[in-house]
Amino acid sequence: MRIDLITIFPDYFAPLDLSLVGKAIAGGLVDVTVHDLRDYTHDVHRSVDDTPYGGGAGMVMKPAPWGEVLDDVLTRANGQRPVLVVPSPSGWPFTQAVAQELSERDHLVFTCGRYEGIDQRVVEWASGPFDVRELSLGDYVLNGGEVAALAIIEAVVRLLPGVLGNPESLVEESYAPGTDGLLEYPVYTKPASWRGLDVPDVLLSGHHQNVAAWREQKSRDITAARRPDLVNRVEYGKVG
Ligand code: JD8
Repeated sequence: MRIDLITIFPDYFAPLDLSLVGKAIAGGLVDVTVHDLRDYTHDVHRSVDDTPYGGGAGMVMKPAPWGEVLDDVLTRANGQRPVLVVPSPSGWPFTQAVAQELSERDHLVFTCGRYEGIDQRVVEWASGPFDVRELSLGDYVLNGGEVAALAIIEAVVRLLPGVLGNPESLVEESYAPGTDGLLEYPVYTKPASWRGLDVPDVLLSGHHQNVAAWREQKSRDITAARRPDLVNRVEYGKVG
């Protein structure tokens, strides 16, 4: 998979060299390029923003630098129609199902905005050469798209064949399409007693059916308490 990231804060993506994604990059499973948007400006101040038409607080990102960097990215695209991932608080919800979809594509290009956002004509123009996906990480406001891009990349890259040491662990995960869509059950490891707190006996019993039943019930209880919206989906088979 090829990933291009466009930002005015390139150092935000240094963590991509760490952990699983770092191994995927080192192993050639993922090819990541970070582009500094200011390299696509031509004025002495390397400016990327201007005042909003219609007035209002804050600044808006100018379309021209985005047009130039996206042209550049397209010149190196491998013929496949790239996906343009546009993190935005007004985007469609980013979910495990969307992560699965993106993991099946060859080329992802992330536009990490700042200020009040990117001039809307950039997305309008980009829907020609790209499959544009405006995605939101969740119902809270961030200062820019970089954190969302990092989260989306981790959720996508770990689904790529050969990235996870044990792909089996994907099968049972929360939200995974085709699973029961329940939240994870609690997990424990040695010692069996810690600061006076003991591991539930059923998990020490070796009785696999009882262990599975205990875990299922725990997942149901936690999901009902914390994500009733998921319970309805589960009941009526809308998962994934
Ligand atoms: C992209 C600029 C900041 C947003 C004025 C604060 C995603 N779940 C999410 N919350 N926030 C974002 C996000 C925020 C962004 C940009 C994504 C580009 N900002 C703006 C509008 C209000 N400032 C996000 N994914």
